[in-house]
Amino acid sequence: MTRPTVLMPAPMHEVVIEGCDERFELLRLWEAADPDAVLAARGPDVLAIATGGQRRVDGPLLDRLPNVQIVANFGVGYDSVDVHAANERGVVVTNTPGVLDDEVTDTAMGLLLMTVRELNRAEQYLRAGKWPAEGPYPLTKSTMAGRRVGILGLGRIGEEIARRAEIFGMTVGYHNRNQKDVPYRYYPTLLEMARDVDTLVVVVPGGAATHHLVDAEVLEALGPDGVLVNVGRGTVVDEAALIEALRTGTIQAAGLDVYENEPNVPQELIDLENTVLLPHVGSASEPTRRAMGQLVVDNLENWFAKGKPLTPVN
Ligand code: NAP
Ligand code: 8YV
Repeated sequence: MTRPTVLMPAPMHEVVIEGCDERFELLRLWEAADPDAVLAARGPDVLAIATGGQRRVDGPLLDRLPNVQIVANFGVGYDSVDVHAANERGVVVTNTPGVLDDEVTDTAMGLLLMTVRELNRAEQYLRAGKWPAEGPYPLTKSTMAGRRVGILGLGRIGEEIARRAEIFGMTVGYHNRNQKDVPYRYYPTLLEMARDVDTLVVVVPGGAATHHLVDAEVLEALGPDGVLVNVGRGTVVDEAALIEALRTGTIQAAGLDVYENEPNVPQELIDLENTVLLPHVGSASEPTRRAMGQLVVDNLENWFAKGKPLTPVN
């Protein structure tokens, strides 16, 4: 029996490469001397795309693959896949939800701890030899317990963050488009929530619907004791407005894992002392990335064996 052909535009985690090699014919587009020639010659054979988001999967690419049936995305966020274009062509899109919830939640809590208690700066203080030379590290302005956390995007990861926040002694509220049956206060608008909390955690998807939801007005409402944590997508926060708010003390601090134009982080954010900046490592542990990779392979396998993907988004 011929094996389905899977196109991989850019290198992915070894679990995906090895899993695809075992089950399918894998076309490694990034290794081709002339990728356009490969697409022209083999495009009609391709039944699936496995992607990690480095190359956008859009209408023009799908048009070169007239028989493609499924796009399997590595990552729960699938902003680099044009789902509308996939829908128009009857192409299924899958993502990797659930298996990374704990990891991303831990990253969010780590960012909050480092931002509020300045743990990263205190560690740098010790390493710089300042403890014996200058005395104890200054007291931090604020503390974790008692914070009022507002979660923008109480989905799978958001709910984990809510549970962790409660264990830390914080109260939790949230803003989604739809109210959920959860024991947390629902805010119909983000602005209302920002006015009422001192800690805003962003964990919504990217895309047009969430673009710059966190703008100057929301940051102003969060206020001078306010801390922003973003593990969702960089595009949700107006980065220029955030830099201004951090610079002027409109909010106290920010802990970020994601940025508007990754991997480029504005020098202004790097120069500010009241930021903690991570290079999009929310899910970046070996066990979690392996689980994500396995889910990509399982989605493809289930599609070809049973015509049913495990975690479709469309
Ligand atoms: P999810 O379960 O789909 O949750 C997303 C939540 O956002 C939902 O509760 C949804 O509720 C809400 N939402 C969506 N659009 C909204 C809007 N326009 N306004 C207000 N709320 C909105 O997704 P998840 O698995 O928790 O993942 C969330 C996101 O985290 C991903 O899409 C990805 O961008 C990001 N992420 C980042 C990392 C990282 O490494 N930093 C890792 C994994 C995921 P409603 O539909 O009711 O609005
Ligand atoms: C990954 C993520 O860094 O799942 C997501 O949405 O942002 C992260 O887990 C990314 O998807 C890997 O390409």
